[in-house]
Amino acid sequence: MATYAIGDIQGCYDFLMRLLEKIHFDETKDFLWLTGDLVNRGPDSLKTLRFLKSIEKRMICVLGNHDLGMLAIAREQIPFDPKHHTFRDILEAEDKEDLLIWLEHQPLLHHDPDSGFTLVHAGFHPKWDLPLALKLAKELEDTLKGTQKLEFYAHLYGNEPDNWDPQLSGFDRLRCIVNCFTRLRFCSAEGQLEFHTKEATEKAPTGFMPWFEVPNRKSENLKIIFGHWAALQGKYRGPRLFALDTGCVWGGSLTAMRLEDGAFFSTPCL
Ligand SMILES: [Mn+2]
Repeated sequence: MATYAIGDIQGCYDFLMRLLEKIHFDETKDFLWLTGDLVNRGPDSLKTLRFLKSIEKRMICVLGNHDLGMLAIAREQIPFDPKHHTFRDILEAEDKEDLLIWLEHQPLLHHDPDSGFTLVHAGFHPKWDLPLALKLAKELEDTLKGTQKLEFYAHLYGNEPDNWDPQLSGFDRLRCIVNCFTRLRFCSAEGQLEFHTKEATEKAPTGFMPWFEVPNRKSENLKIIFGHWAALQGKYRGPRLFALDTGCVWGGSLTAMRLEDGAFFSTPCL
């Protein structure tokens, strides 16, 4: 039995199959952890979702910004834009409703006390420790399963509020939480969020740094597995940070890490 954490798939079903072959993934014994962004940009979002749902008892995935964006569009709260969205196959699928509901029941954050690993799509606000982050993730997860979900999707996009404040309420609070978990790359020492820069860490705008380099970050004792930031090129591989998005959909590679021994496996995505 082994547990493999895999980076952002983005609808690249064939590359996922190639990687699972390479690691000899056995769905009767092994487990998968996925960093989210299962869909969009790549060619096979529908096949990817159907496959993952079919092995749901053997996998844990956290939602990414592309997964939430797809949900907001499929729930008709944000318009579909063929220039940016490649998941028309999901919108037209006969099992669409089952897939959407299934996705809406996936977590934003996962922590396994036995192995000590924590899984998130993008990052942690520097003022969040694990108990607070789990509580905030639950607020979002409850919203996605509840009667307010359509209104939440309608309020999903935006870069404000640009810092965490425990006094935040309503959709501003939820947007700040979702932006940290699914879009964060750079922030300031005071925790101000920056969402324009997508390049590598050397390109940090003045006054900003990667979220994981903020001094006295409250999650610095955690072993965090994350995706979302392809420009890191998997450079952060321990001891406590594991960046697994290696740009599969951009012609990079798809990467898996075996949690039991920290071994890495990857398949080129050309
Ligand atoms: Mn992402």
